[in-house]
Amino acid sequence: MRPELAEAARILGRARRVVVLTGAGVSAESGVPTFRGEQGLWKTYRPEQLATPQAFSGNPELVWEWYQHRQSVVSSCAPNPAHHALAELEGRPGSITLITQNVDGLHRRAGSENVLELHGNIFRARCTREGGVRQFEGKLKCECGAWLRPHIVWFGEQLDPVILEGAFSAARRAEVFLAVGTSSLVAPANLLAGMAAQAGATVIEVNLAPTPLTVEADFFLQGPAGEVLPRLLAKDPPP
Ligand code: BV8
Repeated sequence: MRPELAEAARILGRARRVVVLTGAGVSAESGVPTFRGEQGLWKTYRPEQLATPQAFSGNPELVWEWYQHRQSVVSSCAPNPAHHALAELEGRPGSITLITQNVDGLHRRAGSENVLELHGNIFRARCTREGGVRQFEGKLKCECGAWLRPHIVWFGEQLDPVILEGAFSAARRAEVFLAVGTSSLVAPANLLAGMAAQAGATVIEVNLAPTPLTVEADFFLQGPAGEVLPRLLAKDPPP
């Protein structure tokens, strides 16, 4: 095992308060397209056309078409070893808070229970008039007659304050902050690692390529999450 991976594994093994932040990169090996990569979603679609409240009020059918397309893509994907390694962490002593920017629901499908979905969930919808959240079942209108919208946080929209406060307080108490597969470009999710570092946490980043977080991280473990995480989080990391 590479020395920095072994050292990071040892620090993680000793930590009792671990916070993990995941981005689209943790689901890439499951076949879920990322946002900003070569095959990224934003390469084929323009986010301001599809992932904003203005886009939805201007053309709800188009936005729903895009999300239903993404639902079918995600439904055909399965959690990969990175998701499973993170789910297995929950069985260990100490507290693990899994914060995800992903809306694909793959952490829960892998067995993670303590998940904070910062940007919502692509399989849930909410009424634009009453606000009620429900599993999406194909209907685009609420019983009250108003449009349903994806229960997703779009650009320019506030995140759920309770979920966000949960993420902030976990980051402030973390002993180790593990950032996996995120470009660290989107706020306020990209503030969490700095908050943890400020509170004395060790910051470990797992990514294919450097990001704006890399210079701040104590460890940068370069490689695919599906290969690095099972080794980093192994129960008895090899010496
Ligand atoms: C808010 C829609 C208050 C859901 C998303 C100017 C400067 C700074 C900030 C702003 C600004 N103007 C506006 C803002 C705020 C804005 C923002 O941050 N914009 C950015 C783009 C500049 N944020 C917001 O609007 C948020 N709300 O702040 O409210 C406010 C309001 C207005 C103005 C100010 C404040 C709402 C943010 C949520 C937006 N919703 N998506 C959907 O359709 O899915 S964001 C979108 O990006 C996704 O949700 C995604 O989760 C998120 C982050 O992307 P990543 O997950 O990191 O994915 P990405 O593709 O970028 O990167 C993948 C990474 O994985 C790469 O690093 C790659 O190398 C790596 N990787 C790939 N494969 C692997 C891998 N790593 C490991 N293994 C692999 N196999």
